[in-house]
Amino acid sequence: MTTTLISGGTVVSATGRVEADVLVDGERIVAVLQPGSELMGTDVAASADRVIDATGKYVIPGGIDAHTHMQLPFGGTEASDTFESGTIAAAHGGTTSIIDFAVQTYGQRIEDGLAAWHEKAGGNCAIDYGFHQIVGDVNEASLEAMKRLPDEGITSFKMFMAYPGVFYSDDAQILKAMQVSRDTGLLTMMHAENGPAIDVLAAQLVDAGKTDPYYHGIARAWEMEEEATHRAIMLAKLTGAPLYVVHVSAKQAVEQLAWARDKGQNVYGETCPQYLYLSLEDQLGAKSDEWGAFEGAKWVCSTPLRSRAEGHQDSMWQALRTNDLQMVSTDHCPFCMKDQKELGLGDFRKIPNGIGSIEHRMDLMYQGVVTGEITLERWVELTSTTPARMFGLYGRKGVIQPGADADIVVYDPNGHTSIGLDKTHHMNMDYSAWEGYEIDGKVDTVMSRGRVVVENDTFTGAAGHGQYLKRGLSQYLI
Ligand code: DUC
Ligand code: ZN
Ligand code: ZN
Repeated sequence: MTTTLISGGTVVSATGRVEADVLVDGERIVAVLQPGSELMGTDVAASADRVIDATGKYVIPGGIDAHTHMQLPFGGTEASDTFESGTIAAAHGGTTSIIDFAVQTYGQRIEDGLAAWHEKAGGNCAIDYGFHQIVGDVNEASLEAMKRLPDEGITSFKMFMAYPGVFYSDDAQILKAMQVSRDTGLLTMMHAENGPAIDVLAAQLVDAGKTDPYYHGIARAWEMEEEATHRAIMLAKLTGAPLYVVHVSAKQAVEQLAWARDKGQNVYGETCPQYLYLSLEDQLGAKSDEWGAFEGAKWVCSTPLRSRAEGHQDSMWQALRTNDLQMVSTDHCPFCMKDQKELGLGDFRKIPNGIGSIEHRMDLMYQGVVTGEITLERWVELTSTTPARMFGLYGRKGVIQPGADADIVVYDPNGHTSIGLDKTHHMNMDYSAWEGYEIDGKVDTVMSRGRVVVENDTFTGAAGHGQYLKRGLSQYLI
């Protein structure tokens, strides 16, 4: 087995930082050597097969992006990143595990939807991967199949209060699924937007000639997110199901989560970089020679971007500090402008929803450290340690300690990252939603289960290196 010593760096965890060397043997971390340790300065370094000099750099557990959609069929097309391209892009950005959403479509058996996802991902991932299960058709058979998901290493499922006719579940279906969640410990993940009401508002806007991408965000008003979040919380309270609300963007939705948490309910939420940095006003102002006002389609996602004047972005940062929100995922769901987003020219409802960010999450969140929004430790907690705990991977992932997988990122705080299509972009997209962003910090070296997969901005891993992660039940519930 190959041994590697990552020497001279500052090891950062969710709870602190320490000057230490990290010794890796094969796929695992075997020692964290702090000053005073009897192994320090002995022949450990000399005998390691490889030494990675991390002097002046941070050594952190690899990022875990717990919300991705590789190859998701959606809006008459399919998300443009394959498991191969998406996980290579993730590795470049310091993410070493993803949890993608296996899909059960309407009329399909859960088992078949899951098998199709294994087929897509198996042998193609550059980093380790797990699945949540989207339950798109709640019926007696799927409720039974859900009970068997933990045997498959799937301990969370997602339902949609949005997208009638596609993924939508009504309250009766949600209630029944949440009863399974209560009985099994499966974590209920919720897309909390009132889809039927949104669809009426969207149709009225289009009928009035308001067809530009900007109106996507007008139709999906924050009231629709607040209402659905509250309803999900009440259904979870009634059933006793643990609840995790995905892609939270409205400050009023956060208030609902905080209210429920203050009452002791097992309720959690994530936000995404787009809801921290981007706004509805940015989208309204986006115009280009090529696309005109349709340029705004680049940022059509659901939940939508929110108004900066209304303070949603500030509220997301605050909630990340106060732990009213616990994690940052990307909801990585990329589409190209050509042939994909342009399906919605003349009708914003037909624009495939989604933004690609998997490559930039760690950098964008580190920028929050630079600007003083979050601490260095909170950066690690939000992007790695809590995702591991929330989704039953902690111990193996999300921490630098003996016995854990050697998923390690050496991050250079003195480096610089320019984001853009021709710069740090390996996602299969013909544009970047983050074009022009400048980051004070840089991914230096990325290790996945002991193998260096990125160094000197070059991918040195292999598609197929990534293994399927059988997850345990959430380790975060109260
Ligand atoms: N939101 C998106 O933006 N894309 C995919 C599905 C979703 O809920
Ligand atoms: Zn969603
Ligand atoms: Zn999603």
